[in-house]
Amino acid sequence: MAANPLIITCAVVGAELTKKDTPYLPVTPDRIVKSAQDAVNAGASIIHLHVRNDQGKPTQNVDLFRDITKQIKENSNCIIQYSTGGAIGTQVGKRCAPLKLKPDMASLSMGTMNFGQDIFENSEDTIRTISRAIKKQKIMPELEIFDAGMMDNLTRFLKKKWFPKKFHVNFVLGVPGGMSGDLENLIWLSNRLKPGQTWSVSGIGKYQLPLTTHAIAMGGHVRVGFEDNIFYRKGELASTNARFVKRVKRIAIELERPIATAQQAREILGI
Ligand code: KMH
Ligand code: ZN
Repeated sequence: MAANPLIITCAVVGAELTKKDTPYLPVTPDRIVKSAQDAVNAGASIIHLHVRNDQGKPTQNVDLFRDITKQIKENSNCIIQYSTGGAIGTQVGKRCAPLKLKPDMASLSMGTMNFGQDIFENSEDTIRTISRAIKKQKIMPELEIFDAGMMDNLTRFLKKKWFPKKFHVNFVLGVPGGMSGDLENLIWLSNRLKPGQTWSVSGIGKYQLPLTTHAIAMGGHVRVGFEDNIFYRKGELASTNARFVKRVKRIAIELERPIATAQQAREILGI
């Protein structure tokens, strides 16, 4: 089988967790930078980036996105993917604000959903607004699919030409309120993509290890990191993001998937 290098994304902090959930969460700008750099050194080629202020609160502050990106990139050519999801309840204007910095990639969720006790709002208007900003800045989107109907939204919006020609798809499975992380869901979703379409999976919580393992075997790509999962194994908090990346790397090597360098990841995605 021809080598199909594995793109590892690390979502180092997210917007919803706090130090109460895990003391290991990197919540200040300095800690986020260090954790991202360590993940890249361990084999991640994409950093899915949310930023926090000095108090550790999620923010879409453009200056912080600029500073943190610059620092993460000091020693590598890794791909930085800005979150346009922000934190639950962030208004759409703020969600789009950092896009003016023209990051390599940006996430874009494909529908509204229950998100635990909350509602993650992505009305058609919201998606349209964010997709316009992404297109205007010539950014590659990562289309986030949390549920079955979001696949149909993707197809519908694609027909309306809301996205650039090239996009990446990420299946986020296991959020309470979205599709579970059962393997059959990943198989069903990935089978609905056009041949050659790149995709990855984010398994939430206990789903992270089995889904990433299966995605590697299936020829897809993977996302790990505290945003999706704080436990290294049942009952044991992970001490760093890099530990998740290193585990994926070991599994990938056993399954004969070389790890994509940042440059290879750019070529595979067409960035
Ligand atoms: N904070 C979550 C509700 C994204 O980054 O695009 C949504 C999220 C998605 O994190
Ligand atoms: Zn995110």
